[in-house]
Amino acid sequence: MDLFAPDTALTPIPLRDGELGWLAQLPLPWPNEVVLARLIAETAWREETVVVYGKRHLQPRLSAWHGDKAYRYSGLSLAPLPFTPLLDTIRLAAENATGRPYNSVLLNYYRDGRDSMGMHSDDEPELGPAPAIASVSFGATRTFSLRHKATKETLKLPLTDGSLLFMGGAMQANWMHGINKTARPVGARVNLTFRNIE
Ligand SMILES: O=C(O)CCC(=O)C(=O)O
Ligand SMILES: [Mn+2]
Repeated sequence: MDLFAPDTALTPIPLRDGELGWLAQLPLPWPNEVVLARLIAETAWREETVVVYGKRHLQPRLSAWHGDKAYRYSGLSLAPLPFTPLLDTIRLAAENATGRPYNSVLLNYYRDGRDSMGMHSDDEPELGPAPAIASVSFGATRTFSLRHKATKETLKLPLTDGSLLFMGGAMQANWMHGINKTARPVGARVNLTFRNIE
C-alpha cells in the first residue's frame, strides 16, 4: 500500500510552467475557528528580523518553524520547534489531501491587513528541485498573488478559511508568490506551509 495515496482529490488550477491544486476545505476533526484560535494561542510566535540587501528589517507578520531541520532564508536561521499534536493532525490531513509527505511547517500569523509577505519563491536547495508545498489557511481571506518570473503574467487567488493550496512541479522555479497588505478591514489569519526538507 502506498502510505501517501491521496484520499481527497485536489482540483487542479491550470497555469503555465507549474502545478497548483486546490481544496476548499481540508477535512479536520475541529471547526476552522477552533483551529485558528488554538494556533494563535498555542504557537511560540516570533517577530523575526531579516537581512535584505544588507539591511535589517522586522518582518511584517509573526512566524514559527516546526520540524526536525533548521530553516534558512534572507540571512535568518530558524531553530526548529517540535511538531505538536495539533500540527501533526493538520500535517496528516495535508499529506492525505496531497499525497506527499511533509517533515516541516512554517507558520505565519497575519494579525491584520498591515501584515504581509513580499513576493518570493520557496526555492531553497534543501526543498529539492521540484518543491512540494501544502499551504493551509485559517481565518480571514487574504489574496495570494502569483507572478511568472519570465512572462510577468499574474494570478490572484483568494485563500479562504480552511482551504489548502498545493504548489508543486516547476512552480517555485517559474513563479513568485506573496501576500499583499490590504486597506480592507480584515481579521487575523494564520497560514501553514508544509514542506519536506531533504
Ligand atoms: O501566507 C501565505 O499564504 C503565503 C505563505 C508563504 O508563501 C510562505 O510561507 O512561504
Ligand atoms: Mn512561500
